[in-house]
Formats: sequence, structure tokens, C-alpha cells
Amino acid sequence: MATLIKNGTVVNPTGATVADVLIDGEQIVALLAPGDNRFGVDLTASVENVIDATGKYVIPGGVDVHTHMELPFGGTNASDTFETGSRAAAWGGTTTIVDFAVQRTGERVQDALAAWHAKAAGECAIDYGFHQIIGGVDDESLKAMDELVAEGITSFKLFMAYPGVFYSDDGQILRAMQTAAGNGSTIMMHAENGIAIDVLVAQAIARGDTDPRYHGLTRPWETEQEATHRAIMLARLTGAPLYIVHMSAKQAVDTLAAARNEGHNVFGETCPQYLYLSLEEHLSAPGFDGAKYVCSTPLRSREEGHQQELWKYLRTNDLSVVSTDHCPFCMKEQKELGLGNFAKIPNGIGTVEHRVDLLYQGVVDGHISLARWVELCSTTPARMFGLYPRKGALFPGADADVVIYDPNKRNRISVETHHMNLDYSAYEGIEIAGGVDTVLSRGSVIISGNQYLGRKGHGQYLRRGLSQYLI
Ligand code: DUC
Ligand code: ZN
Ligand code: ZN
Repeated sequence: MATLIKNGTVVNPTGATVADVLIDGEQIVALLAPGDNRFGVDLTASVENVIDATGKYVIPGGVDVHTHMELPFGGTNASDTFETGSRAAAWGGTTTIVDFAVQRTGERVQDALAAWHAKAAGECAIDYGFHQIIGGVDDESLKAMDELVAEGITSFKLFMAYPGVFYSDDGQILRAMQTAAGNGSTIMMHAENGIAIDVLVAQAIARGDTDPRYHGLTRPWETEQEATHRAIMLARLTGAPLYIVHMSAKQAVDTLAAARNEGHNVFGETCPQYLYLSLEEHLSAPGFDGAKYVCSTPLRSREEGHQQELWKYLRTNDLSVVSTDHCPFCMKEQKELGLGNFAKIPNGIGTVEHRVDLLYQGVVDGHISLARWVELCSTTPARMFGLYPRKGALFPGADADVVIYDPNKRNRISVETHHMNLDYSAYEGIEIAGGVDTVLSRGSVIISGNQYLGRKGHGQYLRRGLSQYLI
């Protein structure tokens, strides 16, 4: 079926222009200036479905390269399944997710990946791919990294945090980076000094400092900056491309920016929670409410100015991607596991539905341009993780993953109206200027106004190529 999206302002990483988007089947076939008759034929003659986007932005579907659907963590599982989480993503204008398959020590990487395929297959409303977490770096898992690259898994996450769970020591990190340098894959790093953090956590608990805010106070910025520095140095030793996930401390990004200025192939990601939420206002909320905001890296102090600095680094491209690290846990029976002991609160916040909206507020507030919004939410993540040009921009030949975004809409984020399987919202009450109007995934309309028209199983698995930022 052919679809024409008419009269919208098409926003690509190259800028914004009024144009019509012609879709045939699952792909974009042309961008046409209104009234364009260059070809002497009316390309739109056989269009069955015309969508009027006058006064609206037409943007590439969001690409969220950091989600954790159903992640087993802290004695429970992240509350969104691939079905509920991918549907919520669609409501928020995200049409591709890249989730993390998890391998633990002693487990075959291929088995871990197969288990993730089994969770997602036939469940997703939108297209999806996987990164692979390597929780046990050894000869076997290193060999598996080469095999996985050939299968379209081209990025591997390692942890400098969570000793005894996902943690890799420096020797393991070095070996995994050497392997990545050999096969062209990207190392994604959770950069926090987990050994030091565990000491600080044990000391806090022993003192009786058990409230949720101590989660942040026992993971100070120094532990993020130190790990960031170490990861960069190990990457430099090996030549592997390095992508540091969920950066929240301005000092850590200073270190990353310095390495980028020296020309090293290192990249940083942040998430909406680090731009909008803080240690003082959220993690230190009265009673046990701070548990809603427990995630790692932790929310940082607004008094210290981290949030403003992250916006700056989004403008300078030292932070290149905004993903969500979507890892929702309900307050009831999940976050509650940490009543009386913050260290037992499952780490994570649910954001997959709100990333495109929250980043658009950066346009409204003058932090970033329209084109940069699209670049951060779609184009760069697609390029970074080998999905471009199929995903990430509106050009002929790309998948017709398209969002019509209405700058005149007004919404207030609330647990009452969100679609994530989560019994609270970390963003409760935040007013959103703008909002998603229509979402197409590979040419099918899956959101129209306040109607969900998608279906589970529509989403296809994406074999990814290598990063397009390889040098
Ligand atoms: N951070 C979180 O907040 N949750 C899951 C894993 C992680 O690294
Ligand atoms: Zn992490
Ligand atoms: Zn994560």
C-alpha cells in the first residue's frame, strides 16, 4: 500500500524543510517538495492513504539503543515484557529498540542470546535488535564474540560495577577490547568503580544510612570519572571503539571530552533521567519515595550543576546519543525489596515511552536544535549501532519508520496515562509541550491520535552491521 504524508516539516539530521513523504510498502520512496513535478508524472497518483501533517514535524522513528525488557536483576525481573515495553515505546515515537541479552559467568554466550531471542520473538510491536552483555569474560565467551558479530550482534556490554554479578576486572576488559578491536565490534561500558562502591555501600549500611538517597551518595562522581578514565585508557591500549553508557557525572564527561579532543574513538550516551531528575529533588524524596529514582549510574546533584553540563555536552557532541536505559521496576513488591536497605532496591527507571518527548523539551527550552533532537534520538544511535541507513533518517530507501509530531499538543506525564507496565512514573507531573500524533513502523500506522493500531509480532529482529563511526 502507498502512503503519502503531506505538507509536514520533515526534520532530518541535515535540517528541516516542508516536504511530502511518499511511502510504498515498507519503505520511503521519495521526499517531494509540495507541488514537485520534476518527473513529469504524478508519483502520488496511486496513493491509497494520505495523511495531512500540516503544521507538524515529520521525523524518523526514534531508535532507543539501551533497553532492558524483562531483565532479571536484584532478585526480580524488569516489569516490562517485550510486548508491553515495545508497545509503550511505540506510543512515545520510538520504532526501534536495541535490548541487552545477558550472559553470566559459566553460561554459554550463544545460549544466553538464544534465551533473549525466545523472550522477544513474536512479541514486539516495533523492530528490535540485541547487544550482548558479557558477564563472564573467558576464552569461550571471547570466541563467541567473533561468532556473534557474524550474526549481527556487533556490540558488547561490560560492567566495571556490580562485583560478583556482571563485573569484569581490568584484565578481562582488556581481553574483550582486544577481541573487539579484532572483529570491529563496539565495547559498551558501564563505567563505575564497583569495587570502591561496594566498600562505601557496606560502610553506609553499617552506619545505619539505609534510605534510598544513600544509593547516590555511595556512588559519588569520582567513582564514575575514575572508571571512565580507566575504560578510555584500556580502549586506547587496544584500539577498540568505546561507547560509555548512561553517563551522569559532568566530571566523567569532561574526561570523555578530553579523550575525544585528542582524537580517540570514544563516545558517550546519557539518558533523560540524568537531564531532568536530581539527587536533591528525587532520590532524596521523603520516606521510601526515593526508591523510584534508584538507578545506576545514579541521579546527580542539581546544586553541582551536572544536568546543565550534560545539555552542554549534548550540543558539543561529546555526548552523542540519548537512550533510556529503560529498566522498570514497580514500587510494589519490586522496589520494596529495598525497604530498610537501599542496596537491595532493584536499579532502574522506566522511560522508554518518554524519551522523544523529553528531548523535545530541550528544543523548546533552547538547549538543542530540531535537527540535533533527531540526531540524538534517531540518526546517531542508528549509525553507532549499524542500523543506518535502514533506520535513523527519512531518505528514499529507508524503512518507513516515521513519527508525525505535533508541536501544539500538550501532555502531562503520569502513571495514569502512560503505557509502560509500571505502577509509578519517575516523571509524574512533568508538562510536555508537543506530542506524538502518528507513528508508522515499516509503512504500517501503529499509532494514530489516541489509538493503538499496532500488534505484537509486527516487530522484526534486526541483524546489525558494524558501527559507522569506526576509524
Ligand atoms: N543500571 C540500571 O539502573 N539498571 C540496570 C542495569 C544498570 O546498569
Ligand atoms: Zn549499566
Ligand atoms: Zn542498562
